[in-house]
Amino acid sequence: MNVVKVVANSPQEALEKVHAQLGAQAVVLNVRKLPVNGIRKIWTQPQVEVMATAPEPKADHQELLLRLNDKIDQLERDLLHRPAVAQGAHVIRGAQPPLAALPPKIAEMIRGARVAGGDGEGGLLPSAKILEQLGVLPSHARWVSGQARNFLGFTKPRNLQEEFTLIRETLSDYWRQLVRRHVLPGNPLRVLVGTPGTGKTTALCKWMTREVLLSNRPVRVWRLDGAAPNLADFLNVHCEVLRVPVERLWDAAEPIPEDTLRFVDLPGVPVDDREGRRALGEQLRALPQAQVLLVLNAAYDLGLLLAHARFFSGLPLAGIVLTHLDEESRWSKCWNLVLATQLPIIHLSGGQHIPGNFDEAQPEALFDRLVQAGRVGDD
Ligand SMILES: Nc1nc2c(ncn2[C@@H]2O[C@H](COP(=O)(O)OP(=O)(O)OP(=O)(O)O)[C@@H](O)[C@H]2O)c(=O)[nH]1
Ligand SMILES: [Mg+2]
Repeated sequence: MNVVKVVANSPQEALEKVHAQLGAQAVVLNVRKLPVNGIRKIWTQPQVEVMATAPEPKADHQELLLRLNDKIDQLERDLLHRPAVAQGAHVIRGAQPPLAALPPKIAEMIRGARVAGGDGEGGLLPSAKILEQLGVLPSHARWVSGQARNFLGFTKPRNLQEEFTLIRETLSDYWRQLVRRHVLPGNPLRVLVGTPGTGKTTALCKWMTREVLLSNRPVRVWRLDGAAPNLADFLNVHCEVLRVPVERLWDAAEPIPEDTLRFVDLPGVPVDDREGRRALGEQLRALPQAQVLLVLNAAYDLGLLLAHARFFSGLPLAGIVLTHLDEESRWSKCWNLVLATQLPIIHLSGGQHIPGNFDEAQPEALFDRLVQAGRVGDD
């Protein structure tokens, strides 16, 4: 959804600007007065901020349902018979055995690291230096080098292959510590949050489809409005196809069986919308124990991703769902995100197609991807 934000001196002027940008059919999502601070209050009229979007093309609901019903067989086939690693897919399924051999590019870097005489006692391990060349931020490379030296009573690796294995174990162990740190008992509510358009609803649909078709699990969904309305009609269509009940309001009094997987879909909050973030925090507090997952578009630059993570860091985040991995191959980003936010990546999602690629993130597999890709200076 293309959301446009307009600031004007009056609602009338704001509406004119919205119509000029999006046409007369524009849908207004939110209107609020902008506060005027300090002494400027005396002579300044408060401005008005309007969020609006172009109208969604009207889908024929019945026709859409028929098409989706046709697709359900195909969904099942996709899920049950997909290969271990899809051709060209960037999403990783399951851990692979430790690196059998280092790729040629890495061997080249290793020679470089030796020439530079990397491994002074207490200095940066050469393999950590190579991680840095692969796009891992220098501070993270230094940290992992130090951690690896302390890992399981460090004995000096005999060669770089062994050293890489040690670094891989150190990072994977840290990742699992983060998972344990954020784990919630029982079967918590799953809530996906993030900025608009990062793929929250799509990820939820993929996750839910998997649970219903592969695990035969009972699922329920709440499509709730936030500070802005939740316009994800396609979520209802998917729920209808899968026969998953979808509610528009949260009813705290309603008892729900323990084995039911519960998802909450919320509209995105723009990164400069502090009021929206405050409202989201309040909304989360009103829900029972929830696993709040931050959905990030992996194709964004690392700086932007970290800014988004910072913006939402006041919320009780338990992990990250990375989307748009069909558009991104800089695997160092995953590690930089995990090490900077200290949140584990829980799921990896790639592509608009549902169920498409949606998998649990495995640190060993992500480390191997980073090393195998062997791209230099990505971030
Ligand atoms: N290429 C690609 N497109 C995606 C992916 N995930 C979602 N999209 C597309 O991105 C657009 C937004 O996806 P949504 O799932 O509606 O995003 P959202 O975060 O729920 O958006 P809001 O609820 O408006 O905040 C849609 O056109 C999706 O088809 C992905 O992994 N790769
Ligand atoms: Mg959505």
